[in-house]
Amino acid sequence: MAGSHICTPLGRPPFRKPSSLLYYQDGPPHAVDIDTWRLNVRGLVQRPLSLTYADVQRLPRVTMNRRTVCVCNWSVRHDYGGVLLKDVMALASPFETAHDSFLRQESMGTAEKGTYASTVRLGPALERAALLCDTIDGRSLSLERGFPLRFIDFGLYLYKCVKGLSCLELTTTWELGEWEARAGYPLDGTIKPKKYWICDLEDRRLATTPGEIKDF
Ligand SMILES: Nc1nc2c(c(=O)[nH]1)N[C@H]1C(S)=C(S)[C@@H](COP(=O)(O)O)O[C@H]1N2
Ligand SMILES: [Mo]
Repeated sequence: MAGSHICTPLGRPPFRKPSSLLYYQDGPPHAVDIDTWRLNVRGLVQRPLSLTYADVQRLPRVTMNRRTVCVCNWSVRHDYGGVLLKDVMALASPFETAHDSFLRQESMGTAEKGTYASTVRLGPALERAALLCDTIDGRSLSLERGFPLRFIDFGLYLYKCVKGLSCLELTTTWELGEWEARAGYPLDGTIKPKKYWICDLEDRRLATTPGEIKDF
């Protein structure tokens, strides 16, 4: 559909976080069978992986209180729990140096709407402690919020961070995903310094530097 947007423009201040359904172009999946779900890691890796949910849970766990930001200018801070991208990458053992490679994330999607993909630079994602997230504020993700696993690079707008993950692929190409291209969003996706609606603080605040918002 020409001129469609990933993010529906917001009419008035979102003092509550906008519904996740508004921003879930390919989903949410109707149901996920956690016994057959896999996180596949492939591409330029020495050891391709097909991790079960239990395999993911066995990796070292972290919880980080950080802020995510939607390109529609709202932001929310939570305790995001899961495993570090770095630990999954260490298992898969990339061929390329992280500096030169890209991480393409793809969702499970739905039969009707297909999948959602986005590609980020691997090196900066690792440096920023990007997360494969499976809990928010201590609770398992709902289908709407990306069950069973979602990628989050906190320095990038959320359109670069795929929910309902099925595959991580290491590549040497940096391309927009279909949904991102339709919406006309930039390939890079670094969070811009400007004013955002801060849902958790019920306030509008100015982020003064590009990248992850750490000041409030
Ligand atoms: N699979 C998938 N992941 C996605 C999207 C999507 O459409 N499909 N939208 C992104 C966008 S634009 C936003 S704002 C966030 C919303 O996540 P939330 O549920 O935490 O609000 O999901 C991101 N991840
Ligand atoms: Mo978004």
